[in-house]
Amino acid sequence: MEAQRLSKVREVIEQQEMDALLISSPFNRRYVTGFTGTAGWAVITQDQAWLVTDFRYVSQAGQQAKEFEVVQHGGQPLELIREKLGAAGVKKMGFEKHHVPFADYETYERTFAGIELAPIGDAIEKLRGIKDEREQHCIRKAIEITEKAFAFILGVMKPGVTEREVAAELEYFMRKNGAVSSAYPIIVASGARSALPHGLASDKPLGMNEFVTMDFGANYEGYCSDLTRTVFIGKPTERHREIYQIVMEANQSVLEGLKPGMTGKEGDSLAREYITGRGYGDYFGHGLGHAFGLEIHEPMRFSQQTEDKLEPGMIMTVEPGIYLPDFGGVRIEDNILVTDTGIEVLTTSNKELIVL
Ligand SMILES: [Mn+2]
Repeated sequence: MEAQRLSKVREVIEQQEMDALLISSPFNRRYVTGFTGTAGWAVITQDQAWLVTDFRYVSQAGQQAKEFEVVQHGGQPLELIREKLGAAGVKKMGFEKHHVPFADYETYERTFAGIELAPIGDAIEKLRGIKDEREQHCIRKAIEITEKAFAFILGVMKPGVTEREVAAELEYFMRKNGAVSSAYPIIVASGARSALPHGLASDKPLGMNEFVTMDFGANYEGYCSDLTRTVFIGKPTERHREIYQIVMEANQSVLEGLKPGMTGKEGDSLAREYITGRGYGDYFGHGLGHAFGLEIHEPMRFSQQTEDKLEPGMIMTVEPGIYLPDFGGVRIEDNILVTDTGIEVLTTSNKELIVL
């Protein structure tokens, strides 16, 4: 797997007419090398691949980064890299412009004087957008853990239990069932707070006659899942039922309509036109979804600004919502895999309105 990734990175180096590429950001470094430690620089040329790290990580890196020669630095990693680049005759080196702070760039300019520094954009993130078999497996496992946690939490939720307790129970359950951690801070937003699309769990107790939106995921072997369900405690009014039904139908019409080759904008429109047609367009103020994998938000989007196309192997969220200030909100989020002919819906949790 890592050998394929390395050869794809070398294609990027060739296309961008560079002699080498320096990768320093954690997720790209992990993707390209397989090394999961928190410190290191991957340096790749057409015939060399070094992973420069420190004493703490040398043996771990040797086990994980099979395609790389692990080089231990003694506190001066960039000087060591400069020597390697000089010996390899590198004249032009790419670096990750989205991940290198200005101060580090100044250090690069000084340390790598004589080597042309070429900013690369999101070329590595683009490679990461297409998930291979092993990545798909990890994401499916993360989803499985998340969905088990959803089934479990329904038995915990009742008036008086705080949002924070719900979040803590979800996280504990996911860890006991194989997750490294939550994929991101868990959202539990009840009552009027459910109108906050990203309402982190608070000390508010769950009340009667309220929506509760839970947005959570597991990190399994580094890979995320991202599930949202909104449930109701007590007796829903007509209006609660109406907005729930519209969001559910928007979600379903997107899942029926998505195909490879569609743009992110076209995908977003499937939900937006449906919700707008039902009179709630102004209350669906965020994009329909996003790619995820090693990171919970990766570049591909379902949004009105996205002209990039869906390709087989992409894994995305579909998460329409309606948020009515001072009343409450509903979001229903599923995860999909784009296939050669359509999509596979990876999440299976019930999305009819659950009333507790
Ligand atoms: Mn999401």
